[in-house]
Amino acid sequence: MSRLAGVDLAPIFDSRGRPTLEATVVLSSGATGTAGAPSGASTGRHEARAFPADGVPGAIRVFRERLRPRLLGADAELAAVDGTLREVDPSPDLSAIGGNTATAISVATALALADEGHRPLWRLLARPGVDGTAFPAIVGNCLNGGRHAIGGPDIQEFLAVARGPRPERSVAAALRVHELVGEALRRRAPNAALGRGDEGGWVAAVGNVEAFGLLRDACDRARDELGDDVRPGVDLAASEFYRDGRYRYREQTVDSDGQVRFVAEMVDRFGLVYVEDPLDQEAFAPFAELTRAVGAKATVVGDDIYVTDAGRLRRGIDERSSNAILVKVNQAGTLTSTLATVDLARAHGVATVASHRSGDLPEGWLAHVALACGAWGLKCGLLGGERVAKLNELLRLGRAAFAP
Ligand code: 2PG
Ligand code: MG
Repeated sequence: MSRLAGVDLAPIFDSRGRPTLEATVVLSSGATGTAGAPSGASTGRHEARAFPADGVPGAIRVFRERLRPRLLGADAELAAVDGTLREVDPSPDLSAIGGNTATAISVATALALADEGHRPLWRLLARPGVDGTAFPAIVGNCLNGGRHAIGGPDIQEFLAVARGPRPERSVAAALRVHELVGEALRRRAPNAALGRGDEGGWVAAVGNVEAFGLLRDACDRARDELGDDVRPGVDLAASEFYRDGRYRYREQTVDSDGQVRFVAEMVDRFGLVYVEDPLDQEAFAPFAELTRAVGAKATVVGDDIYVTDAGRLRRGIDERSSNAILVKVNQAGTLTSTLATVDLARAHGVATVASHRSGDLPEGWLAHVALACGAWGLKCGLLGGERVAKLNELLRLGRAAFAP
C-alpha cells in the first residue's frame, strides 16, 4: 500500500469571493489529488464549523501544527485519513480543525486514490449495489431569494427538478426552465433590473406565491417543448425566517400548523415534486406531519434539520420526519462520515440528494459523490462556472456509462 508522501492546505476563494481552503495530497506512488471546500450562507445550527476561530489563517496554522505531522507517512486509505482527522478533532462540530479543512483533505485523498487506481472517483466511493448507470435528477436553481439574493422573495430557492435516465436531457430541461423563467421576468417588468443570485438563479422583486406560478408555468412549457419530466421544487430554508415560534414572511406570519398547511397548499396548487427545509431545523414532528400530508406526491428533503449527520437522521427515521435527506460533505466534514449517513439513509429507504453550497468552486467531484450514492438528485445550480462544472462532469459520467 502506498503512503501519504505530501499533503498541503492553501487559501483560495469561493464563488462569492470569500476565502476557503484547497488541499493537495501526493501519494508515494506519485498519484495526486486536489480539492477545495465550499461554504454555505444558510448554514444549519448543527453542521460542522467551516473554519476554526481564526478563519482560514487559523485553519492553516492548525493544519501545519497538528494535522500535517500526523498525516505524512500515513497509509493511503480514505478511512485511515478521515479517522486521523477525527482523532485530532473529536469535537462534534469539528471546530478545532474546521469542517472545510476536513472536507478538502478527505476529498483530495479520495481523488488521489482514484488517480492511483486509474478509476473514476465515483467507483472508489460507490455504495453497495450502485453500478453507475442510475443517474440523479437535476435539482437546478432558477430563482434565488432569502440569504442568496438581495431584493428577492423570502423563500431561498425556486428549483427546476428534471428527472429521466439520461443526464444530458435532464440538464437541458432544467436549463430551459431557467431560461423561460428569465424571459417571463423580463416580460413582467421590462424596465426593471434583473439580477442573478449566489447560485445563478434570477433575482427579481417578486412575491413567494407569484414566484411559484412563474416557475410552474416555465416547467409546463419546457415539458411540452422537450417531452422531459421537469417540474417545480423549492428549498424554503425555513430556519432563516423562523423566529419565536413563527414563520415570518413579508406577506404573512404563520405558526407551525399554518406553515404545514401553507406548504401543503403550495404542493397541490403548483405541483411541487420537491420540498426542502419546509420547517425549522428542530421541527422533527411538524416535518413528519407535512411528510404524511404530501410525501406521496413530493420528495420532502431535510437539510438543516439533519446536517448530513447520522445521529440526526436516525431521529428523523424514527419519527418519519421526511422521505429524503440532503447530503453536503462539508456539513459532515469527511467523506467517510458523509457516506455513513448515506448508508443509513439507503438502508431505510430515505432518498439522498447530493448538494453544492451557495459559495462553491469550479470543481466537479460532487457529480461523482451523487453517482456513487445512487442519489435521487444532484442539487448543484445551473449557471455560473462553479455550477456548470458539476453539470458537465455529470455529462461526462453519462457519456462513459452509455458509451456505445
Ligand atoms: C441549501 C444550500 C445550497 P447554503 O440551503 O441547500 O443550496 O445553501 O450553501 O447557503 O447552505
Ligand atoms: Mg437547503
